Amino acid sequence: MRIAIVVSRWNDSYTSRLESGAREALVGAEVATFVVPGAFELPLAAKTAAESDKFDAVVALGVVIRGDTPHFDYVAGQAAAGLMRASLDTGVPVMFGVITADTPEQAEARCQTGDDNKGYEAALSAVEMVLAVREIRGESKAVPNVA
Ligand code: INI
Repeated sequence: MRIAIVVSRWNDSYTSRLESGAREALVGAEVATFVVPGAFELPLAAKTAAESDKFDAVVALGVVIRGDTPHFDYVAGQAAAGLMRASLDTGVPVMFGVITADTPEQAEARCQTGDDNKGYEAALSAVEMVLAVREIRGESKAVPNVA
């Protein structure tokens, strides 16, 4: 399986640990990481990776922490909407591994090593989605679990 990770540099003390978590979940896969400035830039990077025909799925990783202005809402909202659009427009699974936190403590809790790491979770979801899409398209032999 070929997976692209797109990760934002903004809040990189957190996002670097999301990337580590994602890579831990993707041992055995071909993984390439692409760094962008902030979460707002994740959708274009994800769409470009998805369109390249080089990857089966994209894992987008970022951390947006609420501040005193409405900036958070624009960045987080556009990141979410843009990543969904990148996925639906290309037919390639794009995971939303973007932490949207009210406080640094909330972000910290979601970047810890282990199963609760949101990068790890997003990467596992990417693998699940690649398999699900292959099954739905009839590209894998798995029998659909439909009554
Ligand atoms: N980008 C983030 O990834 N997280 C943030 O918390 C954040 N805040 O707080 O501003 C942030 N801003 C930068 C933004 O994503 C863009 O890189 C910037 O606006 C340039 O387009």
